[in-house]
Formats: sequence, structure tokens, C-alpha cells
Amino acid sequence: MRVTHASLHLVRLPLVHRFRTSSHAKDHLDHILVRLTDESGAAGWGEIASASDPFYSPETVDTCWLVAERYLLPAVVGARWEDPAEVAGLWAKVRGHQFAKAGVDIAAWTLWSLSGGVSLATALGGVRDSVVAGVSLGIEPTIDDLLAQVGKHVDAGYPRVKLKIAPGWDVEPVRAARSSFPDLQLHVDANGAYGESEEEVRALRALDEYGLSMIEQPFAPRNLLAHAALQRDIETPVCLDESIDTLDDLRTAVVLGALKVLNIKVSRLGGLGPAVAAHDLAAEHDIPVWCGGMHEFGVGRAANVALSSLPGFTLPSDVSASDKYYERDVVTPPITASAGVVEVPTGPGLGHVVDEAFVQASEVRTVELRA
Ligand code: OSB
Ligand code: MG
Repeated sequence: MRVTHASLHLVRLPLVHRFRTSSHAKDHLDHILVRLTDESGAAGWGEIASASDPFYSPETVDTCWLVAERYLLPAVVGARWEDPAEVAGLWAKVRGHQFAKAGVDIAAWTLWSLSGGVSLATALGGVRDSVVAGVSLGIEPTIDDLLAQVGKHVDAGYPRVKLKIAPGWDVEPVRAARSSFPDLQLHVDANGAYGESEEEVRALRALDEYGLSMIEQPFAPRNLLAHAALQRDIETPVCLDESIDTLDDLRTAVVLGALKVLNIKVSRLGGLGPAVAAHDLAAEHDIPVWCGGMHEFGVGRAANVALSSLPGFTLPSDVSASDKYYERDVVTPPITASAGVVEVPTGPGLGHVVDEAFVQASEVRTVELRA
């Protein structure tokens, strides 16, 4: 296979509901869509789902654009490869920049599966024909607003709800959600906002009595020791997100006992190939995994659905339907969920068609490269 033409498309979509985490709030998102074409003219799409600001990861939309334009696309355009797993080798000298790499990697997998006439899920080793979706809810102005959001998504059929927490917004919202929804699969995500002060660790320990399915990333990304210490103290499984950018990070965290559950994000790990490898490694250590999200547009979301069809994804993934986030998505049909279940497409590639006219109408910036 040889990519003869590549382009980047910075696309802005408004969010239907403002999303606040421990670090920031967003009303719209700018993601970079990646389009690769081969000699036959077939187009494979990928998505760089980086945030605009370096608050979740050190990457931003601008760093992703720079690295993709200057290093990743020039490495891919014109090169010959047989299997998308080889594509990461083309940019092996580039350190870090996982989100930028992931977008190009997804496009290569999509192009390859499309050309082979198989679904992306099949190409990745998927075994399920549907996946269970959870929702991730941001910090709301009041507890009543939060309960209204939880109720709305429970009514829509989602079986698992994750709540963003931060010091000062933790035990009270969790107590309220648990008392209103006693049987709901509930978990919390702190995005690394907690320190190791007695007061902050006490609040995390206090969450142990609410039957949460996990506490996601309470401490700073590189602080594996704090996660291991908390896991020794509480029954609730500790889940790592921001701490795990590479398979080496995962190996270290396992040895330290810093996690019982892994959030696999295609973006954070640098692509679908590394995401599958993380899934395999977690399975060897009996660590259940789920697929995390970055509010992906339809391209990245379809890739997440395909990945979630692998056997180790036994917990609900953040692959909610497009309409939780966007009025109109960049793919047709949009991703839909019925009673919290998303069907895994069986058609070639992503199984969704990119609405190129809508992409063009919504794009803020574009660049192309030819062999
Ligand atoms: O930590 O999982 C996270 C969104 C942006 C940045 C980080 C995170 C999230 C989410 C949203 O939780 C998950 C989704 O619905 O895509
Ligand atoms: Mg998270």
C-alpha cells in the first residue's frame, strides 16, 4: 500500500452542552481530521482529538498540527507498507506527540481495512457485534443540575455514568447521585486534580463507601506511587488514564500495584496499534479495560467503537452517541445508541461515511501533501 496524498482539516463543532472538568470548561471543540488516499483513490480518515489547551495532555491542537504537517505526513506520504501496524515505524524517531500520531495511525488503519473490504473492528481483532456505552458527565454549577444530567442519560438507557470530580466537588455529588440512583453503575474521574495532603486523600478514601466501579486518575499522571498507596487503602478499583501513555508505563504501573482497571484511549496511546497492544498486555495481567473518549467527532468515535469490540473491553466504554455531544456529526449515519448499546458496523473501514461537504463547510484550516 502506498499513500499518495494526505490532508489535514481543522474542524470546529459546537458542543450541545458545556463540559467542565477539574481543569477547564469547553463550549466547542477543534479537532484535526486526517485524510489519506492511496493509488486507487480510496480515502481513509483519522482524527486527532487533542484539546486546544495543554491541560489534559501536554499536546494542543497547534502542536498536533505542527507535528503532523512537519513530521508525520512527510514520513507516510510515498512510503510503502503492507500492514498498518508498520506505519508507526515510519515515524519511530519522533518522541511523544501521541495524539498527533494517533490521528494518522487511525487514517492508515481505516484506509487499509477499506481497501481489504473488511470492517475496522475485524481488522483490529474485534469479536463483539455491539458494545456497551457509558456517559461521562462534567462538573455542573449545582448538585440539582448534576442530578438532572444523570437522570436524562439514565432515562436514555445508558447503564453507566461517570462523574467528573475535583477537590471540593466529590463526596457531596457522589452521595447525592448514589442516593437518587442506588443501582446505577457509577464511577468518578478526577483528571489528576488531587494532591497527597491529608484532607484530599481523606476525601478520596471517603468515596470508598458509595459502591463506585472505579476512581479514575485521582493523582498527577507521573505519580504512580500515590495511586499504588491509595489502592492499598481502598476497595474501590483505581483506574489509570493520564498516567499510561505507553506500554512501558503500563508495565511499571502493574508492578507497583497502581491500578486495577485501565482506561484505553487511542489518542493517549498514539494509535490503534498501541491501543490493541495495551489491551493484550492488560489481559495478561487480568486487568479489565474500557475505551475512554476525548469527545471525538464521528471518525474517532467510530474507531473507538471498533476497538471496544475486542474481547478485553468488558466494562462500558465512553462511546456515547454523537447526539450527546454534537447537533450534527461529521459522519453519516451518526453514531447512535439504543438503551446504551452501540452496534459495531460490519461494512468496510469505519462503516460510516465522512460528510465531506460538511467537513469543508466547518473547517477552519487545511493543508495537503502529495507524493
Ligand atoms: O479524562 O476521560 C477523560 C474528556 C476530555 C478530556 C479527558 C476526559 C474526557 C472525558 C469525556 O471524560 C469522555 C467522552 O465522553 O468522550
Ligand atoms: Mg479520564
